[in-house]
Amino acid sequence: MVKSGKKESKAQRSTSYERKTKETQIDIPLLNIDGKGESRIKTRIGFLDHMLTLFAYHGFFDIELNAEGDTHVDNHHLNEDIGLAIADAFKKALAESRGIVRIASAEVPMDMVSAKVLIDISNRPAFRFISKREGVEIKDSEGYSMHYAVDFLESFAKRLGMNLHIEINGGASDVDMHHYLEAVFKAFGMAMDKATALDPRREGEVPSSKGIL
Ligand SMILES: [Mn+2]
Repeated sequence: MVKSGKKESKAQRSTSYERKTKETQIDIPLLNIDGKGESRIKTRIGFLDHMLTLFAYHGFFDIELNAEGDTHVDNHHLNEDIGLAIADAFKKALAESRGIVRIASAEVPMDMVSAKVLIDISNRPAFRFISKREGVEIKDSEGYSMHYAVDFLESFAKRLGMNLHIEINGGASDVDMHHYLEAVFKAFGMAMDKATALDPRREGEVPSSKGIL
């Protein structure tokens, strides 16, 4: 599939970004919104590498990212700052979000669990994470947790200025987080792919009936 209007604007929606603080150093030599889903991701947090590779692949985003930080403390700063940095790179590549579809959703099953992601790139930050697994323990994996994943997604959404609603469902009694988060990051990639696609009917206009976002 070729995103509509993509061919013409490929070069425009590709950027690089860098974020350096005393706690973390994040380098994004490439973010191409109109890519093939190829990525080289090195965050020093193995599970996050895996999730961002799935996000890039199912989003058709080309992403190169290299990050390090004060993980001797824990993974909190690095995890959150990578969310902020990728969001800043998307913001830079989208510029005024001219001509994009803007609102999209995706639902992805992963064996016995599923995730639903709703997005509106509206310049209005809002985040909801709903687990329909009330009272069921979702086991964290080595070095990462559901809490870190929520932190990452919330930082990304609020920084990019978008509404992001995520709902996870299904699963047996106690399931490890791996399958839930695979479904979440695949659906997130697919929904971002649709929301950032250019719609020729918009003719490069800012996608809002108000004329501004
Ligand atoms: Mn996996």
